[in-house]
Amino acid sequence: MEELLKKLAVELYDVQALKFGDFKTKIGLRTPIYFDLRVIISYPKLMSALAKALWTLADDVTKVSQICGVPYTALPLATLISVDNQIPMLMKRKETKSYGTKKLIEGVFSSGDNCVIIEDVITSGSSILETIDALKKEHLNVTEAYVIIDREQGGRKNLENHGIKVKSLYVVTQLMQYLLEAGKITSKVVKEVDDYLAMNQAPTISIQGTIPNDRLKLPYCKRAKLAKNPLASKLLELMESKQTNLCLAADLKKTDAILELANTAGPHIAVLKTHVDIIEDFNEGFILQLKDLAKRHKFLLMEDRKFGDIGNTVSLQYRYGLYKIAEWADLITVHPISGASVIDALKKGMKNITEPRGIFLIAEMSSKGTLTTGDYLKSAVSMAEEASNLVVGLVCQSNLSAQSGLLQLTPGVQLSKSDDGLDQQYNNPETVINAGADLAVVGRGITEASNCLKAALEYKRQLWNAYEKRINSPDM
Ligand code: 5BU
Repeated sequence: MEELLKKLAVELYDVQALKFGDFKTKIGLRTPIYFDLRVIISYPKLMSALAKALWTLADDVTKVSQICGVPYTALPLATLISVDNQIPMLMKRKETKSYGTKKLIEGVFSSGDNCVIIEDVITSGSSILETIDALKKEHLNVTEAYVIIDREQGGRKNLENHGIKVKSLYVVTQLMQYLLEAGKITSKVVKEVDDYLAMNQAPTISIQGTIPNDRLKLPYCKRAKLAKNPLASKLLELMESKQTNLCLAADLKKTDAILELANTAGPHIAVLKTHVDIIEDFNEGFILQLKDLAKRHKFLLMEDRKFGDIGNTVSLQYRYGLYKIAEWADLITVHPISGASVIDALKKGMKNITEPRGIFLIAEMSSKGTLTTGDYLKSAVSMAEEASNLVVGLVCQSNLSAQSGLLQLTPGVQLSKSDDGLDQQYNNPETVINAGADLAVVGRGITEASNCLKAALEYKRQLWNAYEKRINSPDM
């Protein structure tokens, strides 16, 4: 079998189903490996050999009564296995038909039938889980998935957590060894891919129902362990220990006023958010004092810069100029408008900065008539979820991500007003926490109060209570 796998690995490489170099993923992030097994339909001998090899992964074929390929690449493979072995096949539709029978699964089956899944490549396991979900809704019994390549990015574990055993012809590290031995790739490429895989593990997929990992239900202290970005863990930990999920927007024009506010409210907030470009007397000494207060009162500094240009400009704006944001801001806000490469650009801007840094991607804005809707919003969420080693969370108004390691930050919070006359829209603390916020931004609700400390304490109390209610209520 090993000889056959070595031979097939080389054939896959030769037909360019396996590529090594510098590629972009669907949403534009860089990757040194790219697998495109769709090409195998053009090489019937290879496709047939892969289908036969896949079927050797089955322990007891007499127990398999149905075969289902994950659309689309695995469909022809499942068809070959079905025909070769005379075992019926099922197909999952990509979308439910909007007419006629509205079935998601095509084929003839009985509830309780044992069905195995066929897939070409597994990364996070989410496509397989989607297929299994549809099969389970029809009361089919699914416990195994046969896969050509496991990219070793956490998919196997995700499926095991859902009771699915994964058997693969190759794991990516073994596949690369075969290609190295065959002289197809160099050890430098192997190292690059190894590093990439170590840095890009897929997030854990929560189990609906038991929800051991649901963002809205888990306490911050548990989520701190699930976050990929060290700063996200630190933030969640300090929120838990200070019992605060308040982010204070210190939108004041004078440095003294900001420092005074930071000193007064500091012990009660998790993050102090600035817009340094509105400060009239900005200077380096101010930043040193602010950093000092942040350390003393244990809060993080966020510069709400809303970077939104092409990568090169953003990396310069982040690192240089008057404000040198990269040198002091733990967190920054970024518009995903220019595409995922902005994250790589910011990474470049962080070169030689030794302290951890994090990005909040702005998925959805709080102002009336905002254009952050539909596909834009969805792409922003995928971008954050795919780059969660650098992205700490999303700025948004609704529950967008189930990932417990990401934080949702929601601005537009006031107790006494519903707008500010310039289309800012306000909600109260409980509403935003129930809508999915982990951190709520309060600006003028505190800065314009007659007693800032009293106001900060009141927002802190209401936000924390809403959070405790959320994690403890069984029905949310
Ligand atoms: P306010 O005074 O509580 O309205 O201040 C809200 C802050 O949050 C302010 O600094 C805004 O720049 C920031 N903000 C927002 O209000 N809405 C958004 O969608 C985003 C940021 Br993104």
